Amino acid sequence: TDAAPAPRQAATPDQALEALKKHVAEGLARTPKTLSSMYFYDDEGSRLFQQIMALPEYYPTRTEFALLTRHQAALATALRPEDAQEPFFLLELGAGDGLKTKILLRHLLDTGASFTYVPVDISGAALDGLAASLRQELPTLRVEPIVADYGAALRLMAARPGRKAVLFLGSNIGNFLPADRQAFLQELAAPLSSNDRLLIGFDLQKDPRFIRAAYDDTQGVTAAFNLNLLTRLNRELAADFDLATWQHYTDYDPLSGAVRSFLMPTQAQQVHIGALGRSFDFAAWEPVHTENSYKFTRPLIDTLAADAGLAVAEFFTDEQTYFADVVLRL
Ligand code: AVJ
Repeated sequence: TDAAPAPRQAATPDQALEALKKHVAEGLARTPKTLSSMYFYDDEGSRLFQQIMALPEYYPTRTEFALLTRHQAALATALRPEDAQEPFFLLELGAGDGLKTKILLRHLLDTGASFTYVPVDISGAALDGLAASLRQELPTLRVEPIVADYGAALRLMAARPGRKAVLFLGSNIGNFLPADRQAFLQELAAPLSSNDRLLIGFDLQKDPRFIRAAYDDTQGVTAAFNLNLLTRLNRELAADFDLATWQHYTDYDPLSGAVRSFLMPTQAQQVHIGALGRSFDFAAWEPVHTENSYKFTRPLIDTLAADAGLAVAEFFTDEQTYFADVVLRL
């Protein structure tokens, strides 16, 4: 039998803790201090993000949902192989609850496409939940989840014959700094052939006040989401952050197109981190940078694609041009 190479498995709890310790030690030693939004998503953080997606101010999720609904037929045509006999794999990187993807999955099933849905995540638990909900809602769908990092999953799938359409929705690409974004896209593109397709969601530049409001909602859910990172460090690294003396702060810079989020102490303080066996000093209002959420323009997306050796095959937007789902190919 042809044994497929084993996917790189998700980190063990021990490895994950070591990675978090290293990240925090390095991030808080830096000037300005930084912590990565990658660590927002513990159970509570994931729950808060679900709440963010339902906020009146947080437009990206519902806009992309409407966009996918509106353009489902054209999107399916752009992604599926012309030859219905050809094997077809729909890969999704960071599927989450799959709510948006189900629009496409349902459309493909309804129009008789033969394909396999391959959700990819480093968290097995996240994939189990998604697979269970898909068995309920789309019982005829073939699902083959892969627990691995994105690059490993793509290299694994490259060995199988047929069209691969790789989805990276939700403007998750906005979390990367420009240099990292370029490297990420190159890693995605490397295992692809000219027969494959990428579908990437980009939040677009628009009224800066409107963008800013999406990251500073009046109910304070985004603040709780950001501050939850400190609660996590208190619990997992035996830190003693006093949450009453920390605030969420965010701004949008229309020149760079970046929303930047910070945690700020309202007074000077020293915080002990037990797991690191050391303390860190914070000045009053010293920003700790926790997240970038970049917003894009059509020229920026064209350049980004070209620099990764890709071409824009199709560019879909919603009626207000708030968001774009872009089909890329070699
Ligand atoms: C999940 C990365 C797309 O940047 O808009 C939402 C995360 N942060 N509110 C985003 C987030 C604050 C979100 N992404």
